[in-house]
Amino acid sequence: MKHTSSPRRILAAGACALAALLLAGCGPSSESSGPGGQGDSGQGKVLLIGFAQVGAESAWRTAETRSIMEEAVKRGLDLNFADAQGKQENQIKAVRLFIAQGVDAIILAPVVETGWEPVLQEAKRAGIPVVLVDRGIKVADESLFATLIASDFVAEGRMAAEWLATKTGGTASIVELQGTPGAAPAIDRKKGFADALTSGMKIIASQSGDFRRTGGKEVMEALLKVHPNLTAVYAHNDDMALGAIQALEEAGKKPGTDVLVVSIDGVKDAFEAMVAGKLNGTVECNPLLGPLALDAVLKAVQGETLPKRTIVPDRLFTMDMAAAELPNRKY
Ligand code: GZL
Repeated sequence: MKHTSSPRRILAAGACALAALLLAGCGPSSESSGPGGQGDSGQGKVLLIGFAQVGAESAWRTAETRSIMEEAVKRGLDLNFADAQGKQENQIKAVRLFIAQGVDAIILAPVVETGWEPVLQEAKRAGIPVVLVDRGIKVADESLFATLIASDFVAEGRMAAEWLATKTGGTASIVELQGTPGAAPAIDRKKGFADALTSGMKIIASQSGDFRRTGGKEVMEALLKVHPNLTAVYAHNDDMALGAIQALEEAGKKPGTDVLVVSIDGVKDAFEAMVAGKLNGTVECNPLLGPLALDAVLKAVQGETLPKRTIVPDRLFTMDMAAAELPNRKY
């Protein structure tokens, strides 16, 4: 796990300096150096937030990290950041560290759905609200988190399948590239897609590429050997779709024409692949959750009761829309 806390408020200019964009008051709460901004708890103290992130597995993920960090800067909050490198045990360690640091609130993007009760009970006992972003969890006691801000992944999967059904007239041999096993987006995108399949649309193979471009490429290479006559690829995120596109091209196929490719996220590289005619569609899953997440944190810290779930709306972009939309993309 990469855990970083550094002198307060290092403002970074570009993406590559993302790791340097850190705000940390290493103690429980550091005194405000000036008139309190929104991050002022009201008693002149600067709030300290702990942010336990999944990792940096995809362009979507780094966009989400940047959005939350930049929003913290904007609002004058201190933020301790932990990159769990895709491991739940690292996220749990990070949450425990934040509790020990006496943070005012925790933002958690839970890598998988289960196994959270013990550490969230510790946060609750410490009186520290936990705001979930981007992925949900399965807990019996929903008082263990203040709110969840996320897309509806079942709807995303359904949108992808409905588009593919229309495009193919309801007949397709589909290879599915799944996300991280146990992760809410992987479970729900699989369900939503399967629920919307017509009788002529068959998933001939389904395997995890762990939301990584390399994973998508490696799985596609292996499955092409077994299913050379596939007619479509459904990837749970753009990074895996882009890896699969590379594998299809290396196998002499024409992704976007003789093999249709549909995915989810809406990252810039996906729009560029659509402009190049290699990706047929992507369902946008907005990662720019910083404003919503920090709004929720401030309300939770002030003891407000929040809705248990805030759904971030999604929409489908297809190849014919890509060129006009590309200049508007923010991630
Ligand atoms: C979705 C998010 C997923 C993205 C992937 O909210 O959890 O994880 O779709 C990312 O790109 O890796």
